[in-house]
Amino acid sequence: MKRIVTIQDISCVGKCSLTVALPIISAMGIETSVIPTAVLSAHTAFDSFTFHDLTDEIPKIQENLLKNGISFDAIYTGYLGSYKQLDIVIDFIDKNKKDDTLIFVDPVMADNGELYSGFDIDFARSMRNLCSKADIITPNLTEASYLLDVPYVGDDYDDKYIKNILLKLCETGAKKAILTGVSYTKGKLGAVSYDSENDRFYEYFNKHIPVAYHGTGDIFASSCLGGIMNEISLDNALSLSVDFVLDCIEKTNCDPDHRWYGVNFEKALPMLIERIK
Ligand code: PXL
Repeated sequence: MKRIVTIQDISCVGKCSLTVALPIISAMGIETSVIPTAVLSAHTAFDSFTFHDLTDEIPKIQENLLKNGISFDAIYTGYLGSYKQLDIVIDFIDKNKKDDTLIFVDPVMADNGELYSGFDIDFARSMRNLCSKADIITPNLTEASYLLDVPYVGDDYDDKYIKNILLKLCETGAKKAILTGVSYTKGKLGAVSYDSENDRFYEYFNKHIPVAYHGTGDIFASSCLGGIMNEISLDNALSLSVDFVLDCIEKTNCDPDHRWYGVNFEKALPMLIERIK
């Protein structure tokens, strides 16, 4: 059985980061180890939340895992709470990466043109260093704009613009980049990727339901990595993740009691498992 480690926060309530990565990747048949970067009572879109930083624990956990001879098929990073954590996570990658360890970085920090609460422009610039270590990165367009230090253009782009952003993302050192939340046509939403090793673009779109829920980026990244660990091609993992996020949103919309803070991904897990059979 493959084993991955995911390094991101645990928000007690909120259906994001570890509380989606762990169930999704485990359900896909992959052993999922976790390194929590912080414990929050709720994610940062709530009016108030507690934040307990676990930065100092990470090097100790890393040292112990190495001592116990534990290695990983993939290292997947998500929400990181401080600059110091970026350096510590880079060090974790340097010390734990084997020749065939996949480095998957979701540069979680922004959406809809704005940085999440607690992040600033310097954090975004430092996130570039972590992305440069990655085999695959999965930013949305806001995160890509911050990574590249270019203005966020909102919905005002075409396929040429998106391809250029992907090329530039890979110029920073990441081998492959997947841009999420891309729409060229009204009613369609999906993702576009660039593989710098094969100089190849890929795109996949499905229905666009005009609602925004928290945590869908984390759900996209988790299911995409789960697909790749199941030896699905990157193209198929991308398409699977677009379809899975759509199914999560549809399941949420038809639940009259749905939560405002996250999607009903739990109800979409059977579809995900069926697709990787
Ligand atoms: O879904 C991304 C995310 C992860 N973790 C925390 C967040 C957010 C987005 O707001 O606040 C703590």
